[in-house]
Amino acid sequence: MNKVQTFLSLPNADPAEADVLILPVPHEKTVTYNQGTRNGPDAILAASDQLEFYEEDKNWAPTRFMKLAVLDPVETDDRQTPAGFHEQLHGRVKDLNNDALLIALGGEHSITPDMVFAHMPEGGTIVQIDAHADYRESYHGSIYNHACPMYRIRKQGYALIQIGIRSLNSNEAQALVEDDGITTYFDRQLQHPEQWHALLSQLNSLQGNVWLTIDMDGFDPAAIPGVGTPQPGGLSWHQGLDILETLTDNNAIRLRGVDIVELIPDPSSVSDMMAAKLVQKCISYWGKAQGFDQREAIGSQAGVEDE
Ligand SMILES: [Mn+2]
Repeated sequence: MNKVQTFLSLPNADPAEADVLILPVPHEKTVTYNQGTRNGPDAILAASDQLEFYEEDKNWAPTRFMKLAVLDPVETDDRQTPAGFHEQLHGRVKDLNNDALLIALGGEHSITPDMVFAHMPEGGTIVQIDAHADYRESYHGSIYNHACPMYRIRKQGYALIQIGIRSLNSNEAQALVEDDGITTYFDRQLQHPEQWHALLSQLNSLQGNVWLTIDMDGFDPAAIPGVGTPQPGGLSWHQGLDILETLTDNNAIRLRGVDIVELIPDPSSVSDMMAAKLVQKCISYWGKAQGFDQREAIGSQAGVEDE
């Protein structure tokens, strides 16, 4: 049996009653450079033990009011075909409470499409923070490669907003330009304030269902060295938070899920901590915007001493 995993070392709520579901998906089959994304979920949850309950940006302790549940991981069975694994992932996510905010912890980026299809089947917009376009039709002979997830998603009709892109091939570059359903904000363009504001303005005007997929290599590797396929440049921590806050403050959208993928734990723990704190910010920003602070203090922290 797996050991019980927790976020902030808090007891897990009944998943049926949880406001936030945290799903570890330690799946790593197709990464081609640095290895270790399979250890991402454990490292993020371990780092979360070091976080305070209090979240300073929104001036509250979200888990006083909100219930969290870390679910059993979606394990990879080596006897499964790639399609078999992704079907299993789809099945697990489909059965989850659809009203809860789902935060999935990868694992490699190939896990995103089936989670989106299962948790947000009505369609919507995918906001992708990433160094790579991930828009190959297939790679190394597989549509399930971590170079392909955004192609799979777009083919199912979801709109796509890409942020921080700085590595792609010429076929991808052409496909992105030709498709009206995709907006790509290249990393270097975002150095210009008017492009940065155009991005935030687009996020601010979104409506309907939204899924945020955060490939940790979208950030500057100087801030987060622990990624599988690092690229120079990238978003700062604060830019990442501005993107998150713009989405959670937009009350015309319904944020359905977030995934945080491609983390490779690093010996300094800086990368692990950054990913863990990003999970905390998602919970805090989303929860505050949803008004959970107006609710009775019956969250995961109830009965837990805050030292
Ligand atoms: Mn990616």
